Amino acid sequence: EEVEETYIMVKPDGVQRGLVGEIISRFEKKGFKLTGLKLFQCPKDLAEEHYKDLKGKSFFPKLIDYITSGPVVCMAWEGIGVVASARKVIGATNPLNAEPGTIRGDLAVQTGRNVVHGSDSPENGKREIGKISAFLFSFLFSGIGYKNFCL
Ligand code: DAT
Ligand code: MG
Repeated sequence: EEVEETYIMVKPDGVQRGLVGEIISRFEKKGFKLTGLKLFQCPKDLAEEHYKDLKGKSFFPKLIDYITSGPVVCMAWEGIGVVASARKVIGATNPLNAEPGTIRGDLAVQTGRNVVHGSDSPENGKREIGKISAFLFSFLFSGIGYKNFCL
């Protein structure tokens, strides 16, 4: 049982529907530790990097359009076994297959509007948090442009 970090992101539909508090609450109540949080409009290149394993899938262009369509809430959560456990809290990719009691099982119906992302491995958790952190950090020193991306 290792302390891990996972990248959790409330997708644009979750933000627009006012589900941010509900989603954060489920991870807090489970007992995980919130170690980073940012409301953020994801640019296309970062979205493509985030979902690079799915490049080539028929739904990839729609997925990128969706994830860049409005602000997302990016979070890092820490805890023992948090990567796999967060995936259980989130539920199956297709909300119609997600068990009641999971976020997607309770709050979503469409795969293309499944309200939340969670890393699928500790390695991807590190990679995803690293990419978003590097992107945000780069804007801190650029002097311009930060407000165009970061709400
Ligand atoms: P997950 O988000 O459960 O990790 P994934 O990594 O396989 O699922 O896919 C990332 C996202 O891409 C998923 O949340 C929604 C979208 N997606 C996956 N499979 C899809 C499909 N068959 N049709 C449409 N969108 C899909
Ligand atoms: Mg995934």
